[in-house]
Amino acid sequence: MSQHLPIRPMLCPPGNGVYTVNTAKERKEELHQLIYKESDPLKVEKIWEKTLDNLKDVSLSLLGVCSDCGGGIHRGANWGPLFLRQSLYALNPLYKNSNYLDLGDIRVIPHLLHDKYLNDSTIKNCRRSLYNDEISPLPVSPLSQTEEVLKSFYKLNPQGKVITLGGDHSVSYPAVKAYLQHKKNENKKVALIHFDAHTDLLHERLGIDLCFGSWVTHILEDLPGHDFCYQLGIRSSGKDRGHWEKSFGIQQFWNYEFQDQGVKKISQFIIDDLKKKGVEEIYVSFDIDALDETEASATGTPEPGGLKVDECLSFLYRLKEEFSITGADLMEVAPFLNMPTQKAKINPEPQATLLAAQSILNFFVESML
Ligand SMILES: [Mn+2]
Repeated sequence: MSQHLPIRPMLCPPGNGVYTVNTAKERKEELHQLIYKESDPLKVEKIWEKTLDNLKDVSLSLLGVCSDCGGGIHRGANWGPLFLRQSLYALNPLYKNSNYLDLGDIRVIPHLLHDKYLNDSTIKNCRRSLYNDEISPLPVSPLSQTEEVLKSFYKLNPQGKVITLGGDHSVSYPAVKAYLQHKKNENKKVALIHFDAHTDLLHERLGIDLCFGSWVTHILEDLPGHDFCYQLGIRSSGKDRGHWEKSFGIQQFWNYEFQDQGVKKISQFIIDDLKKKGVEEIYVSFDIDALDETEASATGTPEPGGLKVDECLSFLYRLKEEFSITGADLMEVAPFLNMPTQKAKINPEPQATLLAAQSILNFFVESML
C-alpha cells in the first residue's frame, strides 16, 4: 500500500533528507543500523517503505525537514534531523513502538525554498530530477513539499500528531499552517506557543516573505485570532514588546519577564488566558535559540541571556497538565556550528546543544505518544 501513498515520492528514509552521495554517509548508515539493523540503501528504503503502511493508525509521527535555505546568517540546520534522531533513538528505541512512525525526511533540494519563487521550467526540471516525471503535480521545494505531505497526512490520519524536526525556522511555516488548517476543519480551537529569542515577525526579508525571520507573520491568519499566538523568551529585537503586540495583536513574554516573575506565575497567567479563550489543543514551536547560548550555541543565531532548559520544561509540563499538545516542532539545531568567538564561555559543542534539544524532544514524545 505504502508505494501508492500520494506522499511517498516526496519522502525518503530517516536521515537521507540531506542530499549527499558519499560525503557523510557514515552518519546515515549508523542511524539505519540502529533503526533497521541494515545499512544497504536499497534494503533500508524497502524496510522503511513498509513501515509507512501504519500511517493511518499511529498516534505519533516524526518528520524531518533538512532545509536551511530559509535561514540567512549561519546555515547548518539541515543537519538537525539526522543528529536529533541519533540521540533520540540511542536513548529510546521508539521506532519499535507500534503507535509511533518515523515518516522519514522530505526529499529536499537544498537550493530551493518554496515553489512560488520558481519559474515553470525550473519546476519541470526539478520534477524530472525528483519524481522522474516532468508533469507530476507534486511540489519540489521543501516548504511546499512539507505542507503537501502534512496536509495528506492529516487527511489519512485525522487524529495523528506530528513532531517536525528542522531545519531553519521557515520550516515551521508549512508545519504550523497544515496543522492550523486541519484543526480549523475539525472545529478545534487551538493556540500556538512559540519559544524563540526573536519574534520572527518580519513581513519579508530582502524581498522574500517566507523565511526564518518572517514565518509567524504568515500563519497568524490561520489561528482563531492573532492573540492565540504566545511568544516566549524573546530578547533580541530592534523594537520593544509593545510595538509587536500592538502591530500584530499577539502576546509576548520576554526573557526579562521570566527573570522578574518566574516561570510559575507566567505559566499560570497563560493557562488562565488559554482557558478563558476556550482553547482545546496546543501546538508548540521551539526555536533552540530560545535557550541561553551557554546551553545551546550550535545554532544560526545564538543569543545570551536566554531561558534555561529546566525553565522551558517546567513551563511545558505545567501546560501539559491542562491541555493536550497535538503538534510540535524543534528548529534551528545546527550541529556543525560552534561560534569561535564564544568558545571560551560555553560547554563543548555540539553536545551541549544536542543534549538541550534532546530534553525538549523527549518532552514532546512523552506528552504526544
Ligand atoms: Mn525563530
